[in-house]
Amino acid sequence: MTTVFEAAKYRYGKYGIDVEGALERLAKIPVSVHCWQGDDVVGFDGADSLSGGIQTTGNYPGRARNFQELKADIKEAFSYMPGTKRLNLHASYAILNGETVDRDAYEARHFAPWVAFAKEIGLQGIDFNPTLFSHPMLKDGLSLSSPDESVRAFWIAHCKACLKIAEYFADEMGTPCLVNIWIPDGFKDVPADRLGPRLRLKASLDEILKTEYNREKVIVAVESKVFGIGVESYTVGSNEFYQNYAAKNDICCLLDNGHYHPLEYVSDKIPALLAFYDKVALHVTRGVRWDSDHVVLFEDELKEIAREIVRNDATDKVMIGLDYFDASINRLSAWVTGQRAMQKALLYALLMPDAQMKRMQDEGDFTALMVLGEEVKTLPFGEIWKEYLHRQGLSEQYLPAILKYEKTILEARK
Ligand code: RNT
Ligand code: ZN
Repeated sequence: MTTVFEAAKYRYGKYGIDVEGALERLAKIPVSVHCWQGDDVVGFDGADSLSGGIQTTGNYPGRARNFQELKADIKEAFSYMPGTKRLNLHASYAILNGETVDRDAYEARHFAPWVAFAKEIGLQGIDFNPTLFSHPMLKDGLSLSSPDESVRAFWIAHCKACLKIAEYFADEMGTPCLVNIWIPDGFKDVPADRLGPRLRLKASLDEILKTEYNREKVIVAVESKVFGIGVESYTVGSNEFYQNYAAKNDICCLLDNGHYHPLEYVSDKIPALLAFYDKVALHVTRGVRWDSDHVVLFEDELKEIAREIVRNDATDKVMIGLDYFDASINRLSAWVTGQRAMQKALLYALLMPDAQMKRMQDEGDFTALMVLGEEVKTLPFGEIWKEYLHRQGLSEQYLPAILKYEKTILEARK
């Protein structure tokens, strides 16, 4: 008897597509899952509200309020996520246990419980983000670019501390740790000086990179942005600024697909950067009209991003991280839906007749290219996806289990 999966595989085979190979490759592509979907980006180090031009909306019950709760939610949500997973942490999730220590003095030991947890649930590694928002030292909305030297010094010290912590993560987990620097710095209205803040940011980054750290183990990235809420007119860390900074200082760019003008596509930026960089980092998100950080869905631009990673043989060069935070629906379900959408897009990309399509392009056969491109869109992708989940010990349905968790665990958090 031929199973539905085998029939689907046969149809892909007609196009020369190796389904078994795709399934094996997919299981190995790491996706770094952000911790901050679990608690609306609040963190544990005392910030009472989110600042820096980013916002979570919604008040679905059951937000994780502490390490124990967040750990429990991660454990539950991650158990429905297929593939190789990493944990993406923010520095504001330090476990301080009542100790009075500020972000400029965080140490590896403040994150040791996270390492133990990551090992316990079998994660491939940990990635890290200094937290330069939701903190009183953000003066007039500025951090590394502030005209106030003490403000800059505080945040430089924070980033330096983060590089050390990242090295600890890499040592403990046995895989490199990506440290992504994003700052909210900018101005609401037309600035009188656009260059000054950027020169200060450049000097601050230079200072941070003077830290001794192992470049094999710690990969530093800078994340640009076009604008944020309250800083609509000008962003210090713009795309041009960081791309040049990264190129000249041999660090890496992180592309967040919510951080560009709506008609600019990260799928097109990935191959542009791959021509120059060994590594490209991503924050995969879904912006609805602005950088709204909606849950990632299996949509056209996500597919195109995945295709650029896969067809350029860059699954070990592009570091995929997720970045969305929706507080209006069950947070665990949001987490799983977004992570699965990323995995789906990668599988979809792995099941494309890329070699044939590239050849058609090079031979100028754009008629055949268009026809083939349309044909493969209706191949029985769902059956392959289902088989992938099955081999991962998962099923398509995860919502009933999560709703049970909601009833027993989340609803008790009052
Ligand atoms: C903000 C950036 C940044 C944050 C996270 C929480 O616009 O995308 O990456 O979302 O660091
Ligand atoms: Zn981001």
